[in-house]
Amino acid sequence: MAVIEAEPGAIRIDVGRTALVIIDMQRDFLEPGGFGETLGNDVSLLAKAIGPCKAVLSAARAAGMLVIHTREGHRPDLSDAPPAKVNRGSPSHRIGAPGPMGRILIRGEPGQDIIPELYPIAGEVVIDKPGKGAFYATDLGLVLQNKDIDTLLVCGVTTEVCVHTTVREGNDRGFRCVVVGDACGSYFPEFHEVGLRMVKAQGGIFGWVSDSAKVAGALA
Ligand code: C5J
Repeated sequence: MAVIEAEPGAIRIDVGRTALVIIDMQRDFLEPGGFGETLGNDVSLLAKAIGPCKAVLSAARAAGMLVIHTREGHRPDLSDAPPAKVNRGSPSHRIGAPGPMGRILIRGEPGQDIIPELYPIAGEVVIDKPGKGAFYATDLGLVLQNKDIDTLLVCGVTTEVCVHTTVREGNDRGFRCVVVGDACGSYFPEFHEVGLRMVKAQGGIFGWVSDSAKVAGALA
């Protein structure tokens, strides 16, 4: 057992029933020269989350915790990509278009893969997801059920999109979700701040918010 200092209050976790879920720390979202930057985003805002993610990943690995990585992306033939998603934005920046690190958000392309700093090791679960939430159209729920998981430590990018959607999905499925705030990032700092506030508001309507030092300290 471990106790994580968090808001709106401390949470006691059973390490054996807790999973670290790292959302979409992909090269195309984070690296200079990637798809995210070609859209005009300041990727350094996301890069700030790498160190804190590394800290919780190291702590989770040392504690023997289940580690799950997700990647947003689609099949090369786009058969799992809804036209409403594909046809958004300018044609040169659409899913499947040629990007600076391969076809944009296509599985198997270099840009769709996880950044080297957080690369999965043997035994860690990698979930390829077609949507923003990690539960939608994936086997994440099945993996968590088979491992008897009741609590998720969630970090990654972006705070208000894929992290938030996953936390909302997890909360509705009965998982206790602890967002590691400084290990999340957004291209929009105000969305990051408000996204974290939304999780812990109203007595923790979607879950808890902590930070990497508190999580790593609790797992030590
Ligand atoms: C994620 C996005 N991972 N912002 N995707 O948040 O489109």
